[in-house]
Amino acid sequence: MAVTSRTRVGIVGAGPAGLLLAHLLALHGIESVVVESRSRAYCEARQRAGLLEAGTVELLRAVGLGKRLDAEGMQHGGIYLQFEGERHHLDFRLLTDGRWVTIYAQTEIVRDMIAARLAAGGVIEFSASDVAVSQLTSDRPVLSYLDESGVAREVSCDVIAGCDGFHGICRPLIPGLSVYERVYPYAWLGILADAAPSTDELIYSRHPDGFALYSMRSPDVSRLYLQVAPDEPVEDWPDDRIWAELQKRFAIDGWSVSEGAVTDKSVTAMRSFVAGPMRHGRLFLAGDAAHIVPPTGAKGLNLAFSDVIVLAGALRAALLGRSWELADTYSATCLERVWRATHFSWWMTSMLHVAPGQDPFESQLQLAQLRYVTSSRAAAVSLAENYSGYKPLRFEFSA
Ligand code: RFL
Ligand code: PHB
Repeated sequence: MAVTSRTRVGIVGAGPAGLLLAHLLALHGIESVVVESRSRAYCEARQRAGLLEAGTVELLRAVGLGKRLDAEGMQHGGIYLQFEGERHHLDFRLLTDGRWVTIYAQTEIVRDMIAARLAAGGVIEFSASDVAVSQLTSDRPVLSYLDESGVAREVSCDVIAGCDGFHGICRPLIPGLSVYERVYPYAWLGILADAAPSTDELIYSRHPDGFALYSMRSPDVSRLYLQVAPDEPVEDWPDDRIWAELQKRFAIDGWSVSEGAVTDKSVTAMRSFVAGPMRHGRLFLAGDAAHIVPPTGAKGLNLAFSDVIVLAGALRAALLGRSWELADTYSATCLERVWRATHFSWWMTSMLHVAPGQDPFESQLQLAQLRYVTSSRAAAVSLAENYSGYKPLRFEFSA
């Protein structure tokens, strides 16, 4: 027999989406239980995003999660685009109404959110197995799992939030789902290196041998990415080969990439994926569970947080105000933003990567577009406003 309990919102997944949702619901006085299949250490070490829109930073500050972010985050006022051996700066502060972005690693946000949740007495069940959700069209959906010690548990909820990422269990439970997908013929090899970045802002470089991105995590740690084949074994990339390729793809006169010990190395597939509706009965999807973008536009985490802001407001209205109107429009509200970000991420990806066996016509189009974006103010403004966060969401939380 399972041990039964009751909460208001059952949350599947302790990634950024699930953790932020639990935090925002708590600010509204709504209880939740988060169930996560991985260990706390694994969740806190998983290397992913680094770039936050200003709206995301403002939200984290407003809800009491900004302390370390403000101390350690690195504010950037633009990016560099490099092609044909030249580097061009796009100054977002001049191109928009003074907008900026921040480098602060997803690992750190996850760490901050787990610490805040546990300090507030919130429940996060790490290392759960056999996680399942059921009775989604009743008004008491059930979240069941085996806890870390193997004890079977069943939580009776008002609502379940599927924040369980792209490979989660919740999305397949939505009947009649429409799926839109593009798989790109390349992947990113990402490294973390103990090396002081030799650039002040991110460099997105299109090279005939493929794309490269120069990002960072702190004044002493660089985060770099190389376009590689989609099925590339990471073993084929010893550190020397990575540094040689990075030096080549970022080469300009009198400058080089600073090298150091590589502390993490992994390959990520590139995919655009949108599934809707993001709701079925009392199940709501948020973040990568419903949509994936290729990382070139740096939108995935920011989008996941936007979903969660909308969902927290909708659940507050439904569970405290007994009005399901916002819940009914949740999916459509989110998908509008998701499609804008999907277009932007596809566009950045298509402009900067060189597909295997790419048609020379395509290459000329990419270069024409890069020259346009770096010479026309109108084109640069469009990139800047999408990159820094188009139509930041308004929110009404305070810690
Ligand atoms: P996550 O982070 O995948 O979290 C889902 C959680 O659910 C758990 N889970 C389950 N738990 C219980 N039961 C099950 N059956 C479960 N199945 C799965 C998983 O263990 C996990 O803990 O999804 P979430 O919360 O929606 O967050 C999305 C973001 O992680 C993602 O969009 C970003 O990392 C994307 N991304 C970037 N986004 C940005 O906004 N800016 C960036 O600079 C940026 N860079 C990146 C990125 C993603 C990358 N990779 C590796 C995909 C750079 C890279 C290389
Ligand atoms: C990162 O720092 O990991 C990062 C930054 C910008 C991107 C993707 C990843 O577009």
